[in-house]
Amino acid sequence: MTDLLRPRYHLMPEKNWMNDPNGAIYYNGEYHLFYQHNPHAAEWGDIHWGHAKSKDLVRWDHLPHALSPSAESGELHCYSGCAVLDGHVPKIFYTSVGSGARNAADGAEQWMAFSTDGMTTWEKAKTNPVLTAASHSPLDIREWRDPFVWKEDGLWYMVVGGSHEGKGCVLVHRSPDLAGWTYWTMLFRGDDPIFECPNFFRLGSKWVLIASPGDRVKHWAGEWNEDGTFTPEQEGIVDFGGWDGYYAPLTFLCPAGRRLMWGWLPEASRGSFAGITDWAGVMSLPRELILAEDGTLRFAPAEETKSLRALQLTPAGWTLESGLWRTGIRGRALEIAVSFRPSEACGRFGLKLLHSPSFEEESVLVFDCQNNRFSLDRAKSSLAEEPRRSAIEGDFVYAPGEDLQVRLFVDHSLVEVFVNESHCLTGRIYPLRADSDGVSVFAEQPGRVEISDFQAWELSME
Ligand code: DQQ
Repeated sequence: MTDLLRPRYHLMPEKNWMNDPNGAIYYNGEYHLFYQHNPHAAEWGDIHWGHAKSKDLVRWDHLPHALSPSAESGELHCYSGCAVLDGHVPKIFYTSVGSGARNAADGAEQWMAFSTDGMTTWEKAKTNPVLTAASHSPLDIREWRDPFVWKEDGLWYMVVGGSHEGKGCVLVHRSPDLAGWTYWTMLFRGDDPIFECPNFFRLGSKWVLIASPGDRVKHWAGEWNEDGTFTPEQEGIVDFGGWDGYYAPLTFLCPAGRRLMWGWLPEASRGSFAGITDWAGVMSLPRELILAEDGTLRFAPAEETKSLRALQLTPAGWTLESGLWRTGIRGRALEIAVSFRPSEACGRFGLKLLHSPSFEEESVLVFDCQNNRFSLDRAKSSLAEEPRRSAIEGDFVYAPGEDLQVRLFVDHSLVEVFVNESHCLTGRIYPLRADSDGVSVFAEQPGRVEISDFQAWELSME
């Protein structure tokens, strides 16, 4: 079963539990990415930092754990964080969580670790903790965690997420040397109960905040004021997947100036399904973030993902006249790029993915341009009883007269979808049948929607 469902070209540890991406950094010509990992079980717990490196952002080599909890210091988990270069020395900033008074809700501390052997091993600073809650006293912040550090005009900044009076908040600290930190201000407070894994960065002419509010991840773009507070001018959803597909992303500035992002693709949709026992959690493909001229945030698969294209697949026929086009393309590790040209009153149309020959199993990506909605219908995604069947729904803005461009990635138990490079939806699905590998296109009003382009590739890390 695992073989039918384990993703092939997405980064994941060999075994056991993985969650948030951590500490992305470019060092000596290689990209390093860390992640929350439980080495002992396929469920959350005993959180270490897993470590992988890559020359091309898509093919990864696994390295020994970077961080393990220091039991002698009362540390139970090494929660999420970031990595920066201090001159030539890579440093990790992360949240250290223990038991009793050191619990995650009100006793977490921010710690630092560094490497002097080219990131093979990491040493925790003797001066830890770098920061305790006393730094922002008398503010009462709960769930204070997930430091994100960057340098701006010669000064270091750190944002940390949390909850203030029941509302998600992001605090900002400053440091001249990464050693001594001073609390500056509350950068932002929103309406959600918590903000985990905040990322704050300049993109084009704006500042962008991304935070994980215990639900679908949000982004805001706006101005960073002189007093350190952030004034958002617009808000959106990073990916409609939420717990069903996408959470806790981490962004990273590439040497060439691109802002890339990885997210954790959780298994919450798996429910009590017992067909997979030895792994849980997948890393998304890298996405590039761009601030468009109209001020909206755009998301595209990083250019490097094209190097996964092992074989271009030729579809059979090419007609939607009957309302269903069986493309003849089959596979569980695919990229598909399709452009639709809908006309007025086009009804619902889209793609059936990972479907069995007679559609006993199917995951249906549905577009409804009249209502600016799209969804991943999972009602028949799996013959198994346990996985979640609820549709994952999102909205987008369809401009009449324009093509709707869809690029999507299928990898065994996941689908990552990009619509017009502006709206993303990632979903987890668990098709059981070995022949659930079909790709078809459907339209409720076949005469009113045309397929102006269709391309597909088999993807492989080899
Ligand atoms: N996961 C980490 C926390 C973070 C949460 C713990 C988000 O640091 O807030 O594994 O998924």
